[in-house]
This record gives sequence, structure tokens and C-alpha cells, in this order.
Amino acid sequence: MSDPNLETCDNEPIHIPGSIQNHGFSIALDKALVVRYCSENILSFLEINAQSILGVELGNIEIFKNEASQNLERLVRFAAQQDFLSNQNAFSYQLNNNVFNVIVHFYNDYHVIDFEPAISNLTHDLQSLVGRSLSEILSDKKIENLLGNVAQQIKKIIGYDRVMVYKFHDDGHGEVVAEAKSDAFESWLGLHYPASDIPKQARELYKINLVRLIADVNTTPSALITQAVNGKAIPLDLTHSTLRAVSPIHIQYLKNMGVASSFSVSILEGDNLWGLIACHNYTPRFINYRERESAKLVGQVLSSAISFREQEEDQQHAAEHRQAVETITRYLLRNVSVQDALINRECTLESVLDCGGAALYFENKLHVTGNVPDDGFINKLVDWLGERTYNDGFYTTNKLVDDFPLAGKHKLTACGLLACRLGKNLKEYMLWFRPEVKTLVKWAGNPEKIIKTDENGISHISPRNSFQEWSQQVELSAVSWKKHELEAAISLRDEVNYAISRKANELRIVNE
Ligand code: BLA
Repeated sequence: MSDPNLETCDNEPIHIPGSIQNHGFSIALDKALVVRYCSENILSFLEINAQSILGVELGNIEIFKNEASQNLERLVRFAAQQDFLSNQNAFSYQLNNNVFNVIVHFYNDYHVIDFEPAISNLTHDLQSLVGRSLSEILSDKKIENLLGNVAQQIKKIIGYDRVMVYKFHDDGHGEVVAEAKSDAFESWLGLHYPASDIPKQARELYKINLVRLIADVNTTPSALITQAVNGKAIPLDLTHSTLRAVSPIHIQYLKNMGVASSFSVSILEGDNLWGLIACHNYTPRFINYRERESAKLVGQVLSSAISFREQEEDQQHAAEHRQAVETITRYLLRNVSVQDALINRECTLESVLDCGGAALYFENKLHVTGNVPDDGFINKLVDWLGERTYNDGFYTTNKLVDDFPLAGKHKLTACGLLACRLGKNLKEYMLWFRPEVKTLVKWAGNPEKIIKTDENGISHISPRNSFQEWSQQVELSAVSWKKHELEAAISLRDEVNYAISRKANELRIVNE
């Protein structure tokens, strides 16, 4: 990224903030179960001074061992035997007459113990609600309905003011594709937000940690204190902690939006972060571990439904493309010329991929089918392609104008290009063109106004504070090419090359 400010944004080490959200408290033990980190706010929960238990073995801390049936040391040892990193669990634990959910995990040499209130202000029976929600969600196979159902059901489960399904597009920016909200609030459905609103390292973290709660943006985080080693205090890695303090930049962003509490659930498609279920409340809101886990379960069910559905769609398209390649291969086997097989029959180059039009540049002649730019443009394009070096003889783009400015004049035909060279050194190509997708993107707030300059002329990164709808035409770009489309082009290229060399051989035999 060229802008140093946005780079800083991507580099903020949000997994080691040195503090936690203060609706709970945390301690971390080394392998010998000696306390190495403790949040300062343990004082307000247990009247213990954090400093006083640093370096003390857990078994020697009165308050944690007095509870006969719930010895904390036993819980930690038990959790360590299980794989609680991928499958965290909460234990109910009573301290000073308050019930906590104790959430234990082992990561990077430390047992991290988060103590959260077990309270809930939801009145429904969670288990039966989740059961009903899942069957309602799965009752509809259409993806749009599925997403809408998920938003409704999550809203029922956690009771937030606004629940959105937020989908990432290929370039990283996102769109609200489903929403459930109280009538009092305006709809954000269809709004687009720039990629920088959720920086790279946050997305990586959200692939590991599938839910996070920001209970109250107006509280001050509690510092995690530790003893310095060789004069240096090493911050604890809170990747898996349920209480990790939130990036101050994001807190400011939420305040700008008027949001007091935010909760989000990751939606994965395989190893990719497909999107998030983003939930807002306009007053502070805490939801307990079980409630968050229920929302996580719904997110996981949605994730697999999306993966399944998208795979199904891709497979269907791939099958259509394969069939077109097979038909053209049959033409080629009938000993017709290459241009005849690729351009002049019922099934043409154009049928192999979803495109506006296609062209074959072969033996110094141009043959076209469908909606393509004029010959002069394609000739120049072929010359330009011949001068480039690219992987395996392929060049793909969804914004040709960025590399080949002349394309700016051909937005109705040539915004996307998949070019495939035939042979190794020859200037012979199959070309597929895509027109501009004239999507009117409704940006929420001007995405380019992220960097602000202060009175001293220094630029600062700041979350946008205008959330007025802002429209921007996505100009001169086309739908991106998918992997299975490239695969279809590769297999056609192989068939065509095979036919060319077979013909050359036949010619050689005849001449000999
Ligand atoms: C995190 N940004 C997030 C999260 C969301 C968004 C959902 C996850 C945390 C959460 O659940 O709140 C963004 N929220 C949105 C969007 C919508 C929404 C787009 O509801 C739309 C409806 N943010 C900025 C800029 C930076 C930035 C410029 O706008 C960086 C300079 C940072 N966003 C940022 C960071 C996080 C974040 C660092 C991680 C917060 C954390 O987990 O600590």
C-alpha cells in the first residue's frame, strides 16, 4: 500500500493491546501455574491488588482455592488436557457471591483465564431458540433468503438493535447484504464500506477467533500488568482472549457511528473470511459466553451453507464451460481450421466463458465473435500483449484501463480481459472481453476522506465521521475472472495447441 497512514492502520498490533475490556478480569499463568499477568480491575471484582499476586502460584492464592468444589487450579489443569484452543469452554465459577463464566485457554506458553459475568438479561430459553432458529434458517435454499433469515434469528438470539450480514467483495471492500433492525433505525442495506474499515490484521484475527464482543465503547480498558523481564515488559498475546481490549481507532469509529456496543461473528468460506455478521446496539450491551456461542453456531451453519451453495454454483458454471470446450474439441478433431472451430460454428469461443465477446488472433488474422472492440484496438492490444511477460502465457484483468489506457475508450466492450497465448513464442491469442459492470455503489460516507490533516499540516488516519450515503460509480471495471474460468481457458488452449501441432505433423508427412 502506498500511503504510510493506511499501512500503519494495517500494522496496529491489535492482538497485544496490553489491556482488556473491563466488564470482566483476566489472569495468565505460566506452565508452572504461576501468575504472570493480571488485569488491574481484579481489584474491583475481588478486592485483590493485581501486583500482589504476580509471581504467586495459583494454588497459593486463597480466594481461588477456597471454593471446595470449584478449585481453579483443577479447572486449569483439566482445560489444559483438552484442546480448548479450538474449542474453548466456560466453567461456571462462584467468587464473592457472584457467578462468573471462567473461560480458559492455553496459548503461547500461557494459560489465559478470562473471568466474565454469567449474567444475562435475555428471557428466552436459549437452547430451544437456537434449535428453532437453525431449522428456520435452513428452511430456505435461496442464498438471499438464507442471509435475511440469519440476520433475523441472530437478532432474536442476542437482542441487538441492528444485525447486518456484511459481505466482502473481491477487492476487500464490503456491503451490507442482509439486515434485521428495529423500525426506528434507518436501513443500511445495500451500503458499501471501504476495505480499510476492517484492516488486514483484524481480518486475520477474525479467522482465528470467530466472535468478539465490544460491550461498551465508553468504558476505559483495564491494563494487564506484568513483571518486567530484563527490564522489558512483554505484552500478553490476547488472540484467543474473550476480553481483549479493542483498537482505539475502531472504538472511535463506533462512537462516530453512534454505536455503544458492537458484536460480530465471522463467516468463513473454506479458509477465506467471506464476511461478518455485524451487530450494533445503541446502548451498552453485554451478552454472556453461552449467548455468544449460540450466535457463533448460527454463523458456522451459515458458513457451511454459503460454502456449499457457492461451490454448487461454481460447479454448475464449470460444467457448462467444460461442455463448450468439449464441443469445440470435437470440431477441431473433425479437421476443420482453427478459426472455423473457434469462431464460425454454433458453439464458439464466446460460449466457453461468460463474456461480452471474444476474439482469435491467429496466423496474423483477427476473427471476432460477440460484442468486442474495433479491429484497430484489438490489433494494438495484441501488439502490447506480445511485449509483456506474463505467467504461463495468460493475462487477466478486471480493469484493463489500469495497464492499457486505450481501453478507457471501450468501456462497453473491454473493461475486463482474459488473454491466452497460443504456442510459446507466436503472437497468436485467444481473447475474451468483458464490459463495464455499471454498479452504482452506495458508499456509506466518502471512502476517500479517511486521512485528515490537522492544523499543523500533519496527516492522521481517522475513522470517517460522516455516514451519509455517498454514491460513487465504479468506473471502467468488469466482473473478475474466476479460477474455474481460467481452467476452462487453459484446457481449450491445450486442445487448440494439440490440434495445431497435429495439423503441422500431417502437413509434414504429406510433404515428405
Ligand atoms: C474492526 N471494523 C472492525 C469490525 C467491524 C468494522 C465490523 C469488527 C469489530 C466489531 O465487531 O465491531 C467495520 N462495522 C464495520 C463496518 C460496518 C460495521 C464497515 O457495522 C458497516 C455497517 N477502521 C477504520 C479505519 C481503521 C479502522 C480507517 O475505519 C484503521 C486505521 C480500524 N477496524 C479497525 C480495527 C479493527 C476494526 C483496528 C479491529 C478492532 C479489534 O478487533 O480490536
